[in-house]
Amino acid sequence: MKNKRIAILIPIYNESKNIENLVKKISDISKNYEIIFIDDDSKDGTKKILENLSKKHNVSYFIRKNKRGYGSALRFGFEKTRNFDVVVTMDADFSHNPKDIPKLIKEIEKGKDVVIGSRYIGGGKIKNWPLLRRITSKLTNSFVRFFLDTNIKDNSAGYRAYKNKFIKKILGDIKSEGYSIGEEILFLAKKNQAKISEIPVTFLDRTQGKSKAKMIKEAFGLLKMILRLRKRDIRLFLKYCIVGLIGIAINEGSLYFLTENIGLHYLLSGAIAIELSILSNFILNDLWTFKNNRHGHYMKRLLKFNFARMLTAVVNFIFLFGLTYIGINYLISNLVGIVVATLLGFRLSIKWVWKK
Ligand SMILES: Nc1nc2c(ncn2[C@@H]2O[C@H](COP(=O)(O)OP(=O)(O)OP(=O)(O)O)[C@@H](O)[C@H]2O)c(=O)[nH]1
Ligand SMILES: [Mg+2]
Repeated sequence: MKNKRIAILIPIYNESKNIENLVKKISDISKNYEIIFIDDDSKDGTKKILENLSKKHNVSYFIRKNKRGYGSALRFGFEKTRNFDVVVTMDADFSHNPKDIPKLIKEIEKGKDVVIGSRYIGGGKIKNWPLLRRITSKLTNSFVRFFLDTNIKDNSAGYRAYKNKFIKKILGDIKSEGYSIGEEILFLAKKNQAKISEIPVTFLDRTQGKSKAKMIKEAFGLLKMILRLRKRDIRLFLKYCIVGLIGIAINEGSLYFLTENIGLHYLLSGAIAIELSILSNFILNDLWTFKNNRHGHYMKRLLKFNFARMLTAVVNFIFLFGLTYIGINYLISNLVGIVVATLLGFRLSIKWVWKK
């Protein structure tokens, strides 16, 4: 990648206190980087500053009407940077240290398609974030890892470098308007077998200007995106739940029958009833839910399913014990356990028993 063209793409909204300094810092690293701002008609005098900056530095900018969201600004920016070889995306508020730009680009030069400036791999840090924000960010990351199966530690990081060939390939598929664009791109990257790597960065909390992120709105945006991308799996999950409900009926029915009509001790009936419900769940899932993924030997699938169910029962029990131990009502603890065990059971089914 000789003489490559590098764009530093920065969405901005009311960042007049940051952009001059930011341009200086980036230009000090290299005059070859073209800094491209996407502004959504900021109301704080940003336009004038951009005009001046573009006269003195390698800066260009686009001003759109009305604030339309971070993701929409990035998508717009990707359209405008089609002629570049590498696109680095970053925020204007100095949360992303410009000094890390060369490190990100270096990884692209080594052959990666996506490089993430990561807060959550060894050596990565977050400075000055309140505890609640740390917890929410961590939880969101685990949630995304689980549902989008990205296998990435920092899924929401906005500090990234992209090989532009990759962005051009997926651009038509990106639909996010808000911050969920970061996670959506990673999902598309994985689907397209892109080469992804994470390098550690130190993330600083903003000191100038105000945050544009609205927690609740972004959480809904993320959920909407996941539901859209996982439509097929959600259909499978609903079938899996229906099968599970039938299993509960069979479990209860046979427990009653074996105890009342056959005269077995209720614990022995209970053990038989559990196995019968596992069998019925397996048969129905094999015939219906996962009928398109029946690979390998029938008995092998059955054994795997049995093992998976044992594992989920243990997980259910751990939640029941653990949450009750810290003072939560045991019925609620059990309910949380059931939900987690169901999700885990579904995941094991789709990834292991009835692998695609
Ligand atoms: N063009 C455009 N830029 C946006 C929009 N929303 C956010 N930005 C910019 O995107 C970058 C990230 O937004 P931030 O407000 O820093 O979001 P955040 O980092 O989650 O929030 P803080 O940690 O509080 O800063 C900043 O450079 C913002 O100015 C938008 O709707 N349009
Ligand atoms: Mg920020």
